[in-house]
Amino acid sequence: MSSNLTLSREDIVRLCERVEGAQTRAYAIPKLTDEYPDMTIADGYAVQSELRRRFIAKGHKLVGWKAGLTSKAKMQQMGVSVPSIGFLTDRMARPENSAITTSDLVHPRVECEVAFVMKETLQGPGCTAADVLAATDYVLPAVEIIDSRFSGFKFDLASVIADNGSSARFVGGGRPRYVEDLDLRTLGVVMEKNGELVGMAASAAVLGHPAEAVAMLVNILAELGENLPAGSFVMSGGITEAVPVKPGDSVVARFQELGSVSMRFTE
Ligand code: 0L1
Ligand code: MG
Repeated sequence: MSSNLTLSREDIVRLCERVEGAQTRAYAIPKLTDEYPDMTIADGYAVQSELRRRFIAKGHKLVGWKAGLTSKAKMQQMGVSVPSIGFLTDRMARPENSAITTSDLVHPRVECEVAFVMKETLQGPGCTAADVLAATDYVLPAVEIIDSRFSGFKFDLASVIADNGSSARFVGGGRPRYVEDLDLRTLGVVMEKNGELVGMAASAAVLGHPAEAVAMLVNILAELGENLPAGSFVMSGGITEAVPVKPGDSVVARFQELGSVSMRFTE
């Protein structure tokens, strides 16, 4: 992927500082391609890798990865044509049933996802959904709170990737299950906000099968010179559309076979 880099090391560091400021102080910035229209996906990942390096240097722990933009509906909604990945740290994790503050977020939205916990390390390229299922310890239901830092949700794939795939917070919960006991393609998911139905879909929305999304993630990691270590927590991508949340909202995601995940939002 590095062969498609157009940004200099100085530009990568400058853009990383811009994204880091927006993420840590919760303000919106223009999409990065306004200034660098030729930015490539490889440039986006170079900025994201620098962001990861900085967070880890500050003591954040890498706990896993997320696949993003993995459903056709989501790609259309966002005007992009390929999925993306982003990293997850311990600072982004929130307990089930907790109050999640929004004053440290720009414009948070929630989506239901199947999360995988890995028992074996996976290395691409060539990783398949079958490899993922064999390397999975268990799956559990999760909600991702995404928070694009770009003004008015105006962005493109390179900018979203640099912004770590809009990663902000995540909540895992429900009932952990072994993959051999489930048909992960056909799980129904319902999302309620303040007691009203706001989303309904089946897990096949994610590239036909959530394990396909994790295989895609492992193969992108290989292009970045990384693997997916045993013990990783992996979000496989939004099954339902992303729904905006504000202080006072409560959200329940109900997954067939996997139980539910709840949270509320405060100032
Ligand atoms: O998790 C994802 O699908 C990434 C979404 C990136 C774009 C957005 O902020 O909606
Ligand atoms: Mg997501």
